[in-house]
Amino acid sequence: MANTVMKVEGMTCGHCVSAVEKAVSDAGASGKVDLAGKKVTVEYDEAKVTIEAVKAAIEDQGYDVV
Ligand code: 9UX
Repeated sequence: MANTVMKVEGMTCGHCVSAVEKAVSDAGASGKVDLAGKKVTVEYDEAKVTIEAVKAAIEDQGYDVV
């Protein structure tokens, strides 16, 4: 398992947190959002998921991974 912390802009409420965590989950990884810190900690199996795919899933929901 790998862990990556991403900076994500545009999350402002609890629904954003849910949307981002669901996007990460749908991409096959596990995400934990720190709303105040504008960070998402992603845990994933490098054999199954690429971090690029996780980033794309978050951006598809309208948030900016920086
Ligand atoms: Mo809350 Mo987030 O109303 O995109 S869902 S701001």
